[in-house]
Amino acid sequence: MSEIGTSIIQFIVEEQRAHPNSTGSLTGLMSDIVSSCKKIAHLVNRSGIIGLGGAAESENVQGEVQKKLDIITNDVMVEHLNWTGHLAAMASEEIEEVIQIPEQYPKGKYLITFDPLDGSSNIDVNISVGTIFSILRCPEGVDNPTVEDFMQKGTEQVCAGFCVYGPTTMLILTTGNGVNGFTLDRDVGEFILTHPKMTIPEDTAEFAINMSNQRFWEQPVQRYIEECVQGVEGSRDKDFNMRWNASMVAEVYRILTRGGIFMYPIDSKIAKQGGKLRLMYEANPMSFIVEQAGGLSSTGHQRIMEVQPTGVHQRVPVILGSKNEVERVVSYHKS
Ligand code: AHM
Ligand code: MG
Repeated sequence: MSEIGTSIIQFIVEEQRAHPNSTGSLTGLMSDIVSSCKKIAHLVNRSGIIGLGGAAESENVQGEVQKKLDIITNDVMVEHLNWTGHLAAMASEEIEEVIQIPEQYPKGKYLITFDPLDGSSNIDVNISVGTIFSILRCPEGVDNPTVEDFMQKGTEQVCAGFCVYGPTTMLILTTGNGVNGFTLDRDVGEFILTHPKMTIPEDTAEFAINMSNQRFWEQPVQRYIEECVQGVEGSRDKDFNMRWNASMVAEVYRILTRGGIFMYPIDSKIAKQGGKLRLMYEANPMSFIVEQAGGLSSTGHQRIMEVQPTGVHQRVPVILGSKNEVERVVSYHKS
């Protein structure tokens, strides 16, 4: 270890050496993702100065108004990932179709899904935003992946992570062997391992939910939140605190640091679309990370990573975080 600590690339190389058949391709892909995140951190940090704040004049596939940075950060991801030969195809929150690798470049054995800038409604108010990604294997023998090739359950993920652009820029990563957190040292331009083996406490007294949707929730969530709010005077016998950043990367990072439960449940306002958050590039990677840190992640009725995807932009209800609280909410869905 150098005097500045273990860099993320050194960490990944050492992790991959433990797999004798490793070709180095996943390490190469991670290195490309790390480069994208550094570039995005730089752009987010300077967005006000270089005129990247505010809305673009377009909507994405979900009919949401795109921010200028949604489009630019999507381009950064695509341009860093499409030529290095590690990917067979990509899918992004910002692009309707599967993104193919240009003809002139070699194709690799992995697929990636990503949200280039999650929580982008927060850019103009200077609150944390982030990049979320999930890596899958391209099915054997497939040269031109289609949507069907991406329809793999979250349990099939090879690697997942997110980068949060907050007071510090941090990259959180799992390859199915625990969760590790790396902080960007801007002086040397490297992500350094600062939070090894992150774990989520099983119990918590902190919940995160958008309370303005309360009247639309289903009964199990109504019951759970009502009991939390009653505090020591109710059946839970303890007071709860609440947080809502409207930025999933910030919420999940907080939960990895001190526990908590995060919910974007189904409600009658969004029932038709199946939920708010997207399975393939928000719910699955976050669920992989949360489970690897000892937490749980559910729709209320099913483990999120066991949901069979039916579309790249499919939405699901999300309830994740400290094990005992998630189990409680799931039990309320059963009763
Ligand atoms: P986005 O990908 O368009 O930014 O939407 C996802 C975000 C999550 O980060 C966050 O949990 C949620 O949307 C907040 O939603 P709301 O504004 O309804 O509270
Ligand atoms: Mg998002």
